[in-house]
Amino acid sequence: MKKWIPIASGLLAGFIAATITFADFSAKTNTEAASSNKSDAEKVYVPFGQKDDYYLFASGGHSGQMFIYGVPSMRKIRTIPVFSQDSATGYGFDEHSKKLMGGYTWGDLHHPAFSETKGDYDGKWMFATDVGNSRAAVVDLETFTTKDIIKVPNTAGPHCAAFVTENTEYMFLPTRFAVPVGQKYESLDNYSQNYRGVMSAVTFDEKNVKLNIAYQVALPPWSYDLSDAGKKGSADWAVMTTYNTEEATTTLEVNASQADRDYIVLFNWKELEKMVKEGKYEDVDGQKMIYPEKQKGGIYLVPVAKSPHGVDVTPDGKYFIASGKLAPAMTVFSFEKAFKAVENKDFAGERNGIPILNYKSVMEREVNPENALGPLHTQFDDKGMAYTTMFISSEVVKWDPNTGKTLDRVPVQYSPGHSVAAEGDTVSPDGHWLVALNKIAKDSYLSVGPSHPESMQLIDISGKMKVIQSAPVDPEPHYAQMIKADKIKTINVYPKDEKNKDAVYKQNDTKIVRKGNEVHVYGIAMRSRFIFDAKAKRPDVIEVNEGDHVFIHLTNIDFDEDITHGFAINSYDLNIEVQPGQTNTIEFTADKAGTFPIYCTNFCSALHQEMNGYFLVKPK
Ligand code: CUK
Repeated sequence: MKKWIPIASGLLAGFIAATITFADFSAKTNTEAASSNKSDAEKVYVPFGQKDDYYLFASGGHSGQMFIYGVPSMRKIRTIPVFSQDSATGYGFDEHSKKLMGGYTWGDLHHPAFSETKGDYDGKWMFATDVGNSRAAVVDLETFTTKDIIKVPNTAGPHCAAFVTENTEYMFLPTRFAVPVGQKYESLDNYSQNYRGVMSAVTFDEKNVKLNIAYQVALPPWSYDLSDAGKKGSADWAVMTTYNTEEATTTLEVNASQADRDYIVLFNWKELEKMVKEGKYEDVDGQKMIYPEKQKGGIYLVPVAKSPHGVDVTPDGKYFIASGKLAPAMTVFSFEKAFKAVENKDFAGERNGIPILNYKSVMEREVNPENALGPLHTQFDDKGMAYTTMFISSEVVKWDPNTGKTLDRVPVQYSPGHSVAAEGDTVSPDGHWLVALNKIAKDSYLSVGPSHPESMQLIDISGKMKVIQSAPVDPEPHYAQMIKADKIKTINVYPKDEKNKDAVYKQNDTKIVRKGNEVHVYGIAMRSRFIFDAKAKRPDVIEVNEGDHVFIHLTNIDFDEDITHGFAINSYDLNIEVQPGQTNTIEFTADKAGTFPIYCTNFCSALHQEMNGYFLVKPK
């Protein structure tokens, strides 16, 4: 016994010392460290026990998911399944998420957008759209789970969305592919007359956590690429780039690049809202459709160098900057000049009934950094300076939108699509960090065969730009947003929901109820067992007849952070998850007779391997 004392006190002393050191480290945030004289390694090193300063939410592209990273460490923290099934979390297997997915198995998530209050990320919700199957989704940032998904009709491939207005009044979903309204069959010979690029205005009912389509706009049959909402003085407006205004229907790589100019669509969403209130729309399959050739006003075209890709509004709301993927220029347009041109009807003709503003009247300056090729997307820092990714010359160029002067440039490996700056889409970006989202990583990491991951390179932008860290990422982050970590307030456990008839919180309330050939199991998962019917001879066994329709309602009664349980039935292709305090339901037909082990898939305790049961299906 004597021998124990010094060891224990030694441990205690060590613990206290560790705590003190820890507190000492925390005094200076990693972001503050970025501007100091630390080495690159020290700037990105977030010691164990400390946390990153920013969350980075990267779109998962055709994985249909969202990837969460910490900045500056670039550690991957989480995958949030949104549009695709994910057995790691049971997403797309349990009834709630299955219903959300609407029968689809995958999605293509390009552009995530945080909810905003007064033009600043408020840390409550994350929106996203699915180019693959034309859907929109909202993710709850208290739980990092998808809460609602809607199918968007009349549109095919809402790409440049989501982008939200200053107070999340709307999320606009322009579309990449033109289709006939209603997506009915129509010969491509009638493309110009009968195809449309429908933009949707989606609202979010925060109280009921529901997405709704407020109205749609039947724009000309072009491709709508990137977009951004106005800020401050331009907050009632939004912009989006177009390509294929040639209206080509085949061999687009040649035919959609004929004209020297395409357009930016500039629209006033307050005016469109007013039109809808005044009934100036047509009812199309239950949607309120505005036809710009019939309802004049609110929508204008601004000519821009051919086939632009990105368009971004400066934090002060004064300018919108378009980048031409086939032209080396970034073009700065002035909102104020555009408003004046609208007021004076300073038009240079029209397309499909939409007035074209005079290029010279709206353009502020054209910017051509020397030898910079393939400008795509622009982000901003705390001083309002612009950072544009150059896809072809593989670099990020820093420049001043007020003068057009090139300030700095840094090579990235390779071919960046977007980049993302800390709070870079808000009215008050943070500076400090920029992450380049590179499409080609070939020699960056250990080889994994002919195809490689993408890369995300962290760039310190507090002084001269410098790449200081790189992280591989699964395909494919198109866009990302970076939010100050303390803005996000997650919950630790799901609170008890006494109104939920499927939830069971006491062992003795567990039961298996049969109604005809329907079997309802009200069970619980806890360390380290399942209880489906506490009064049964074997409480951890479910026995049904072949052909029965089975509902398993499972509640995790471990109200303890991070104690998640899984529920899988061997060879039944079923797996769900119940997070602490959560109730989930899985519904299926017992169409295979036999003996099938049940087990917990999410490691939960030292006796996790014992957390088993049986699913017995009596043959007919
Ligand atoms: S897009 Cu992929 S790099 Cu969908 Cu924003 Cu430009």
